[in-house]
Amino acid sequence: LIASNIVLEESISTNDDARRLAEAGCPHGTWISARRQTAGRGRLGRKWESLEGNLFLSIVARLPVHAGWSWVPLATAIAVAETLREFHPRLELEIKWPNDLWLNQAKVGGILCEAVGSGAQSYIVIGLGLNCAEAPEISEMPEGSAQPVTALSAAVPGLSADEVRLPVLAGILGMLEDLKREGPASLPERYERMAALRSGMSVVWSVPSATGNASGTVEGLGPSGELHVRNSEGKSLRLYAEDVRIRAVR
Ligand code: BT5
Repeated sequence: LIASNIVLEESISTNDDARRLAEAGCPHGTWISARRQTAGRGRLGRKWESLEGNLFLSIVARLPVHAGWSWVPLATAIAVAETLREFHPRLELEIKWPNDLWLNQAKVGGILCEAVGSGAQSYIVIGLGLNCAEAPEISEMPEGSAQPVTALSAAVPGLSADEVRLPVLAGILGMLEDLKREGPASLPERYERMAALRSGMSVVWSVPSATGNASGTVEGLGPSGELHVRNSEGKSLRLYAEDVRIRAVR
């Protein structure tokens, strides 16, 4: 069995480590981090480039249902962005719905939440990858969007994962306590302050169930943290996080 609440030199994927800890019965809030990952994952089997000097952190969350599980990815993004903005004023992070962290119009971090089981034994593994020191070269791009990538060190030279790990961890754990105590009520307002896709913005999106791109404008968050958009025919639609690709058009 692996140890918990430590920083490993290397991991295959800290989300896999956290899942093993959860299966062995670890308590809510248990975490595992690593200096390198050999097979870091994004959503839908995509790859997460995991260079040394960057942050790879996974947390086991055991939450009651009323805490709003569907909000956890966005809540994590809000917690990380708020923490980093407090950590250094030059880290003006934005949240790109549903699970990306952006800095100066480029992706600097991503969140992968994996929910397992139902009932009392169920849990969510919250995985955070944050480019602190190094921005990787990205070869695997979501089609149709050349997505720029950056690192926190572009704004704060010399910054590394070791400096931000514990503040970010505390920020996420604090957010989970907020969720347990009061549910997601405060999140829409906190989100709007840092949203990359603001209400009224023109966007294009694609979902696997439909062919091609659709376009329209952002309306805002719905009651489960989903994004409401109005398409070019004036119809209001709900986009859920799992499989949607969305970007702003200028
Ligand atoms: C994500 O996926 O953004 C979630 C990434 C979560 C990684 C953490 S690290 C700790 C924990 N353990 C894991 O194994 N995973 C979690 P997604 O939205 O699917 O974005 C993936 C896409 O982002 C890729 O297809 C690339 O285009 C791009 N990408 C890959 N690595 C990147 C990086 N380091 N920085 C910025 N963009 C990257």
